[in-house]
Amino acid sequence: MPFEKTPGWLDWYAQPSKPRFKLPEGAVDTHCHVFGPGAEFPFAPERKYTPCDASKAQLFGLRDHLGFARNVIVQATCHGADNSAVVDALAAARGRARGIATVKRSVSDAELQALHASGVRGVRFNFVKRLVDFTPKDELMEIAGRIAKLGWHVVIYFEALDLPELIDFFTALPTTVVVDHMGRPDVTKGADGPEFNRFVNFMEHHKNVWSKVSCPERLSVSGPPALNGEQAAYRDVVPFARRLVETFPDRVLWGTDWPHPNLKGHMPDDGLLVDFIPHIATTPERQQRLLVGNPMRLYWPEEAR
Ligand code: 0GY
Repeated sequence: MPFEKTPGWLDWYAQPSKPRFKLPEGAVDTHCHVFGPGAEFPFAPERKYTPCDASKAQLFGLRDHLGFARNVIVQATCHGADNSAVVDALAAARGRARGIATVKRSVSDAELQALHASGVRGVRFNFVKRLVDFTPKDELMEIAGRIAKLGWHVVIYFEALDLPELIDFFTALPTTVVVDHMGRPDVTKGADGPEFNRFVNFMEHHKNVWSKVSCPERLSVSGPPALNGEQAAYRDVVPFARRLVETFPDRVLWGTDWPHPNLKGHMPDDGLLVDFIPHIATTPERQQRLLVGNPMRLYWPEEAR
């Protein structure tokens, strides 16, 4: 084992239950990662954490077990701007996965073209300070301009408190913009409080902004956790996700976030996480858009109906 995990690291849940909620045919898990394996795809020297391994085969095993048809594999910060593990997973997925990469200003046009050919359809800009070092906004804007020409989009990850400072940059992006985990609201502040209203207004006024209604396990304060058969997990997150699903039914996505980096308190049972979905998308029509129609339009437009 060439890498030692960050102390206290929680490994992904080894034997997830079979979800009771039956995912619609063609459902896409739009937020998941691969970690290494470190011996094959070494973690980046600049990483802020060292995870356990989480291979493409394990990801695809989970996909099949939960009942998803496809994945969107997001470059995790522990791999820096070396997208090899994601590209390798995309090749093995044989068209059933798309990727989100991390690139630097120095990336060549030929490298971007190769990423596109492998199935990458976007880049992630991460503003969560515990995960990455600062990248100047002019560098990010330059990258956004270049990837826009490929028809790609930008995925942004930030904490709710930082939205006011970042909003001018976000609204200047020339692409579709996908927000990770609802902009990480403080769920104790209420789904109709000023902080989340600010996020809803951001989506309301900028029709190119989408949101993943994901990661209740990271956002929840009251729980209960998705463990031990719990069918009503993370109740305090439900009103936030439901508000977005019902206000912006055509601009929401869902993902497992497997293998759940940097969780501190507990590691959820991914089968029970899937059972969270009908609490936030309460009709078959909403579920169909969230899990099939929207991700297909964004990631497989050539196949979308
Ligand atoms: C997530 C959340 C986290 C980590 C990363 O790329 C990453 O390292 O995304 C986090 O620690 O909040 O989306 O997986």
